[in-house]
Amino acid sequence: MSSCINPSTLVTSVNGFKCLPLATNRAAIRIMAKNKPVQCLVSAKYYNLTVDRRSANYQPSIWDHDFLQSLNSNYTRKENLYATSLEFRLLRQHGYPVSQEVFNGFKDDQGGFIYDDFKGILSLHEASYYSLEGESIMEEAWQFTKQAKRAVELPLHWKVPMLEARWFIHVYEKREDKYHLLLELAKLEFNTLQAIYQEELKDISGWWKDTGLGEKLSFARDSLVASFLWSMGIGSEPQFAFCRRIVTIAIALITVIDDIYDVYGTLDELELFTDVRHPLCFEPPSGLHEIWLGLLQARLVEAKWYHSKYKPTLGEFLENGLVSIGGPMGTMTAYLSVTNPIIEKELEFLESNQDIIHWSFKILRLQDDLGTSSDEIQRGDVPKSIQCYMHETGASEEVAREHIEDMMRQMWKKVNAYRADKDSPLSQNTVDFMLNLVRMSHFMYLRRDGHGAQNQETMDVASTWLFQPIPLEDNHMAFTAPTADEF
Ligand code: LA6
Ligand code: MN
Ligand code: MN
Ligand code: MN
Ligand code: MN
Repeated sequence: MSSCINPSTLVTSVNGFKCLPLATNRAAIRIMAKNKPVQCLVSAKYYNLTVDRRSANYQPSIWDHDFLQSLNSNYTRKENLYATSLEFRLLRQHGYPVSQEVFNGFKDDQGGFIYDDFKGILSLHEASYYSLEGESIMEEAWQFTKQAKRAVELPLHWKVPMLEARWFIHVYEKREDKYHLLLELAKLEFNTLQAIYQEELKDISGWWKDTGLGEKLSFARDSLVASFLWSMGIGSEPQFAFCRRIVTIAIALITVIDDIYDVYGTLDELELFTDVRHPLCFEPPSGLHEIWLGLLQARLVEAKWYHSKYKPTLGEFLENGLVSIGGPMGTMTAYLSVTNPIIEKELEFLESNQDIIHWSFKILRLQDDLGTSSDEIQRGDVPKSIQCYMHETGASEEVAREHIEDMMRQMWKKVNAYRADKDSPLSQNTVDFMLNLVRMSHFMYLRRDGHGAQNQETMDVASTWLFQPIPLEDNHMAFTAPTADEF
């Protein structure tokens, strides 16, 4: 008789997987190895008999035990996060019970998961959708992999740093090794900044109401809050309050003016409007005047194309479109609002629309078109990048969109190079304003049109930045003032 191996232990205990034949075989081998060696129990009746026995003189096995144990084929299914997640998902998919505990071995001390490669994360993400109510490990798996999904959707380099802070605080808070004091300070900084933004917004909303533009021009978008969001992204730090104010005004105005050009005005009126050289109600300082004129002229070009049904090439459209989108105007406004005295070389460069300015605002234009052109074309507008490319190449909209997305990525390479150029006449501040403007466009137009149509998803995120303070921890130990003898 051999020592008893209970078949039921074979199927229960390997990593929590129950019904997988492969795992079961491996389980049997491991359990046998752990238990006592097999014994032969001989009955006493035969014990004293002497029998002449033969031998064939067989040699010991050349495949010794240690050799067999050393086997390690590349074709085994390995116990990595990828394979475990895949097994988990397939088992649950086919109705087999498998415990979330299979992932225990992959948890690290910080509540994260240990993985070898991206495949592992993807596989875990897929598995997490098979989780059941109350399964905390699976919930953690989803939270963990969601971060990866977010990173792939929009890279950090394309996000405005200050506005990413809220998400990062949220993620950091979940870490078990978090540094409480640091977390609390980060939250306080965020909430304090938010309070500053709110005061600014109240103030500027008063200005906007006084102009009456929101109500009087019923055909135009009332984009005050969205415009403030752009300005928050462009210059987030407390010291840029004046910049935010001026940039918000400028963006709210160019949005209204855009609607005059796109929708409301007749071509004759638009020609007159462009010629007046006196953009609405505020006297622009030097530098801004030319930039405003350039913006209006670029929009007039688009209006002419629209009314004559002319279809520009993508290249032609973009050269004009990088100006008509308002990038150079936005940057110049931000620059002038913080610079005193003005440096002639920097101002001239900003007016030239070269290099980093050129490529940054082609990206801004492309991103706007990705988010807004479906609605624009339906309403009646000049063909935007996507439609120009479709017309030029015969591509489908889907292919054109992919192409435009790739163009943006390639253009960022140029921007990255210019950004690192030590000989650039632009100050770090100015470059940051410019790139943050581009980054804001990636946010605003990620889910269609966040600026004009104020879509729900974009506005939900915006509302957490502007209106929802982050709750502090219950335990305020870190901030109780030290007593005298603790000094
Ligand atoms: C874009 O709207 C618009 F008006 C803006 C103010 C975009 C943001 C620009 C900044 C922040 P629309 P069009 C400088 O998509 O007609 O209607 O050029 O612009 O595509
Ligand atoms: Mn428009
Ligand atoms: Mn327009
Ligand atoms: Mn647009
Ligand atoms: Mn838009």
